[in-house]
Amino acid sequence: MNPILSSAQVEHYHKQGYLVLEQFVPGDWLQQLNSVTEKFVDESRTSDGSDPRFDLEPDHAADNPRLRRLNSPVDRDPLYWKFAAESLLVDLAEAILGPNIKFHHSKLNFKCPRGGEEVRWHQDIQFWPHTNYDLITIGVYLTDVIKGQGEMGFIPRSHAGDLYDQYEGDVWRGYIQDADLAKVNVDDAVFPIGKAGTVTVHNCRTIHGSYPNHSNHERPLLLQTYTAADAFAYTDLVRNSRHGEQLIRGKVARWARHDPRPCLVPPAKVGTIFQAQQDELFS
Ligand SMILES: O=C(O)CCC(=O)C(=O)O
Repeated sequence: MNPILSSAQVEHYHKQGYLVLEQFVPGDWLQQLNSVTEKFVDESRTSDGSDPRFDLEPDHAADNPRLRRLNSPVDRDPLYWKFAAESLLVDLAEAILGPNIKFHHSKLNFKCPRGGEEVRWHQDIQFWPHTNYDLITIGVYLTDVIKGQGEMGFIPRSHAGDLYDQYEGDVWRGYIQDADLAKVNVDDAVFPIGKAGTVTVHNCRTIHGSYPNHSNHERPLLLQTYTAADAFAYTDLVRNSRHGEQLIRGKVARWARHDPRPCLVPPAKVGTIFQAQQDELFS
């Protein structure tokens, strides 16, 4: 059997902190995922504010749904869970994390046409600290994504550098402050685009972000995060998810593995990245 990743691809992930696989997800999965996703976009029309299910832009309206995120899709429809826990994504996760894997969480981020919001440069692990850094997020573009459509950008090799403070004074911002960004090679960022089914994989320390969507097309990006089974969470972010921290392959770990590099911890009320970055958490 051919391995799902070549050794060069695995090496690319480990050296660069990210990987891109063009048209990796087969069409039948995409078709099913897009059809269930349409149903949720439609349901969001009747919501008049963000709730545990939908994260909405402030000007969201029934006749103009401005959905930023479907929170925890694996808890909303069994298809998202099947995709996260039983599809070729798990083989991909195993190629990088090894044989023992837990699912951590998922989210479906949209960027509305001619809008959407910038996601400022950040690292993920400060949102959900663990005992080590063997966590990856696999992003799936559910539609074709062209340049300027709010594609995600990654700063190569940043996973091997510092973890940055994502507070500003006492306020949790969920992004890297300008003084620290000056130390980061932002000009080296790569912004992968591709046909529907293109996949990105990034390490939980990799600095990444995205600009608003300047195109006329929506940008739905389905993100699922996996952890090595011996990475244990310091916080209970996924307590409300049926599947949070569920073992999906291999064996349960009895010992936590600790990376000596310390991890910043977020406040108890962390919200979504959009709420933190747009300063909506306490408003
Ligand atoms: O949706 C995006 O463009 C980026 C999302 C992201 O980086 C995150 O949710 O952590």
